[in-house]
Amino acid sequence: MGVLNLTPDSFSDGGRFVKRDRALQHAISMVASGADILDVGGESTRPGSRKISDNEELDRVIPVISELANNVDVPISVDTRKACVAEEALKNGASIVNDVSGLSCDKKMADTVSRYNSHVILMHMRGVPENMQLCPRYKDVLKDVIKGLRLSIKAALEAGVRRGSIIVDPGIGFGKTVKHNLTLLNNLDKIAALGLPVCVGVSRKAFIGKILNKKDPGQRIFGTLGSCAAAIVRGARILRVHDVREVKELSLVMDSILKEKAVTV
Ligand code: HH2
Repeated sequence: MGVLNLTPDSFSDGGRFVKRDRALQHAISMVASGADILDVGGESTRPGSRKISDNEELDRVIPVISELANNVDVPISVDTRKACVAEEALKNGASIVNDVSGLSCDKKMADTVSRYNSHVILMHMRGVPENMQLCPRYKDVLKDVIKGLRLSIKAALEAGVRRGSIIVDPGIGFGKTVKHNLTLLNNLDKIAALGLPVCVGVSRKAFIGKILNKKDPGQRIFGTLGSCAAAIVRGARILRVHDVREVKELSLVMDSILKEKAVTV
């Protein structure tokens, strides 16, 4: 899943794709590099970021989504916590809603996903972007994340979303310390045991910078590749990334290896 941030302030690519023609060009080049899904977002959710207005988010994402829908063959996902943005995006060609709040931010979101028969990514987040990294604490991060995801799944099913349309995501970096992130990544198989496809967003994130002592997100590509490899081994099915070509090659090789079973043990 290739990330298209139409934001001035995203942590790794803020401002690069605010101009519509550059955004479209970048989206098309991600598809050419092997992206199977495009995730279009108009609001940064980096730690400390503030919510923007409905109109601002609509103005940023809807024209690009409708243009992309006419120009690319891959499914388009809208990265939003707002039901009104999800609804307009679904009307204009998106078919997946990526809600980093796991349906908890906007009461109308579950119903919107259900009415449009959309796929949905339910991500786990502790707190809100404004405060989520201030002091994240869990008794048992894996258990708590699974419990949170179960609640989101229940809300989706109760609103009429089909189980087959649901994808779950542990929310790497969303109210989590470096150790929390590493524990979740090394135990993704327990999240996959929920029986739903797992999406993971590790791309260029701060935990990689902390391990490698790299402040510039653009310098975290090898770290991203290592994290994606670990996530694949532990059962991730969708990798949300900025560096599509690199991650595509990594995952094609990993898939080729992992599908070979030994005849004898
Ligand atoms: N991470 C970000 C945004 N959306 N969605 C899912 N499902 N999983 C993630 O891990 C995830 C996400 C944050 O990354 P990015 O979009 O690059 O930055 P920003 O929020 O600053 O725009």
